[in-house]
Amino acid sequence: MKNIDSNGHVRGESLFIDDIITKSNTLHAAVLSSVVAHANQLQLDISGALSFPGVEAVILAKDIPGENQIGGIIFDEPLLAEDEIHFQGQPLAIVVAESNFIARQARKLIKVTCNQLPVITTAKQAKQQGGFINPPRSFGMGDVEKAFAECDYVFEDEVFSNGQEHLYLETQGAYAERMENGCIKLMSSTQGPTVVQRITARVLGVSMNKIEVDVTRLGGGFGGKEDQATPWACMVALATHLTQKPVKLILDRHDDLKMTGKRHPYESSFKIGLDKNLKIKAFQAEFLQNSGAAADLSPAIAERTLFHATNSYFIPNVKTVVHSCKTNLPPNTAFRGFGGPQGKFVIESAIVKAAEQLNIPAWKIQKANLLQENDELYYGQIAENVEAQNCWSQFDKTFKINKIQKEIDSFNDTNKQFKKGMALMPICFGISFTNTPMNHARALVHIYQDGSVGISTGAVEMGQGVNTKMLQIAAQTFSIPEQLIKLETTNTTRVANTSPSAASSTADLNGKALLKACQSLLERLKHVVADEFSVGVDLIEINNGRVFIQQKETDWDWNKLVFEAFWKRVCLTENAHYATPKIQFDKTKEKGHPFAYHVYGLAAITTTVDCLLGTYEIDRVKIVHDFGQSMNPGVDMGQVEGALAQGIGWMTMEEIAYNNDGKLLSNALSTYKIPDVFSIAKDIQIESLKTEGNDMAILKSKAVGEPPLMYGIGAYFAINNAIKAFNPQYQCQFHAPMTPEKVLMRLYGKNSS
Ligand code: LUZ
Ligand code: MOS
Repeated sequence: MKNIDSNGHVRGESLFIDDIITKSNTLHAAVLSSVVAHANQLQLDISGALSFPGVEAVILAKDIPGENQIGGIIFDEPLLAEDEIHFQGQPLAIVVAESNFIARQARKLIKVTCNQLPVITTAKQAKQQGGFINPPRSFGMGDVEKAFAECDYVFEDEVFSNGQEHLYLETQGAYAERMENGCIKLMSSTQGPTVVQRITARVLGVSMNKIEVDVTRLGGGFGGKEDQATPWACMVALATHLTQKPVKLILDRHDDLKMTGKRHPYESSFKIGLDKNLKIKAFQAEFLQNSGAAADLSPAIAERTLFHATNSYFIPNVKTVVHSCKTNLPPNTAFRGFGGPQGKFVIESAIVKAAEQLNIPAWKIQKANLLQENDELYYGQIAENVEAQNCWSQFDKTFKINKIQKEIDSFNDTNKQFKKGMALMPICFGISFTNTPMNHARALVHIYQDGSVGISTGAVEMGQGVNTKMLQIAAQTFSIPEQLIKLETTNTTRVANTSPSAASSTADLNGKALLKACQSLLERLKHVVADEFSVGVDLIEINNGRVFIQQKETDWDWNKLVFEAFWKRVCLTENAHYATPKIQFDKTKEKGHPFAYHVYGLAAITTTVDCLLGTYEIDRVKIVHDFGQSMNPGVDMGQVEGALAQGIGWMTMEEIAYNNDGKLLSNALSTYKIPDVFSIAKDIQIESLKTEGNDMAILKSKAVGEPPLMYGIGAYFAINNAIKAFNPQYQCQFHAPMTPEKVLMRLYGKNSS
């Protein structure tokens, strides 16, 4: 089925926050944020702004009626600064005015004084000074010390991966309206309507039932709106509460870039030990996560880094530790992959380091260590339905790894200025929120008396096509035309206590709940037919909108059936709940079965480097991906292509830069380069793994949102290999992104990163 949003998007008819038709008395908010990264004794003089014509209010921390606290996991983040400032871009005051222009003019009139304090911007600095968000986490299996002593080869190195800007096309924003009895209705561009509801209620000091959050769709989220859509919604709710008028706030791109957190930069180190047969016997890693100034989701992201630290390999002796380091940067947050990519980049670096030292292609080590059925993952989960080897063999059969390598070698033998490189990147990504209690969802289905259907779930559409999948599930279960079905907005009053649309799990969790709701309704409708025709329920079927008894068509169609059911006072509404079975994790032992299943895949990326300029092109990407039995190949291919581009961008060109004062230097699209149509691989071939699929996933179609991002890691090592082809002296540097500047240094330089 075609994505149900395609037509609306192409015609510009789809509604985003900025398209909401606001009431005529709507006020507009602008946020004053800090220009220093660390200070105390904050004083704000708002008199100039307050007397500016058209300004309705200037809101400070002291005006908050409830708690000035938006922290989700740890209560360490004020909505508005009180005495202390912890990062540049931290919100200090909200100016509310008749127009956006007036609000922005007036915010310049606020006088800020404070006492500046020393600034920390890197994880290492923070660790040296003992600045942590929470205590470290450590996972382990076997005995690494003993295993390293017995290894034939042991290698160590350091790895850096940089942050990444989400760059959702629709910037952060929200709109609030006052309803009667002190209630507030919020429209928010959020992945987590319930997070917004809960935190807004806390800030206003009201109960959650007074706050209704409604989400039509997002112009992209990528994790950036899992937790960090919340403050803007709190601010408009607060302003509405205080002024009694509707309030709208949409960040401009510049404010959004400097005020919101990004993917976490990681400074890591590894030690890897192998035997003569290239079996990895031991692996040890320390991850320093640059968490920024507050916890946000950092502890959960750190946890996922540990879960994915061995990627798709079986390693019998593993020890990992992660420190969430507190720095004076905007709190870093969820980003597609959620710490997994950072973990995988380190193990892949370790393998490349070993391959370089042993003078063999890295893929020989990758291949020799792939997970097999019933292997124990180092956090205790026994790997079931493992597809790592299947992906590899199907890939080799279709694309021929040796042939790709030979083409590259013969090109390199005959070219001087241009060199090609190839790298393989296997992936294994765990599906479920690692925080087990979050793995549940609900769906509410109404069949109206005219036969049309309305569906509400907790799923947020952010371009990933989840609404299309929900519609397919209902249409398929009822066996009725899709035109009869409407996807309602995501709304906390219709579906409550939702987990954010995140962790690649949205279609699985909400889809399973929806399937249950539709099945119950169908059962009820069949009973109506059974009573009317005096036949057994088992003999009844609805097919293509028509009612069949014992495969014989009756003169009842869907509309007649629904109307008869309504007339007989049968309930045509169902609410169903789904909670992932079997999953658990014991944090006291750091062992368990946290994931419903894993998604596997293998990519080969080839690149050509211009060895005069240091520039490169991604030539080809070939992928065998484990979609399970895809519900919607068009939507799922789109997810793989988008994730791949985002992963390649992270690894090769997107370079977040802060100066030592904690100022974001890459604060515009002139200084922060993301993949565009010219930098996408010229040729992308994606083949679906031949597989049965998995019952823990919706209709055996596996989760697809995040896993393919990690194929992008292959781009780093493909370029790395091209550099080696030009400069045999070059010793691998594991310091991403691989920008053209770095490529040039590595082509000619001694070992600078
Ligand atoms: N969000 C979250 C996520 O809260 N928990 C997770 O495990 C997760 N994983 C991936 C992406 N977002
Ligand atoms: Mo996410 S990184 O919000 O799935």
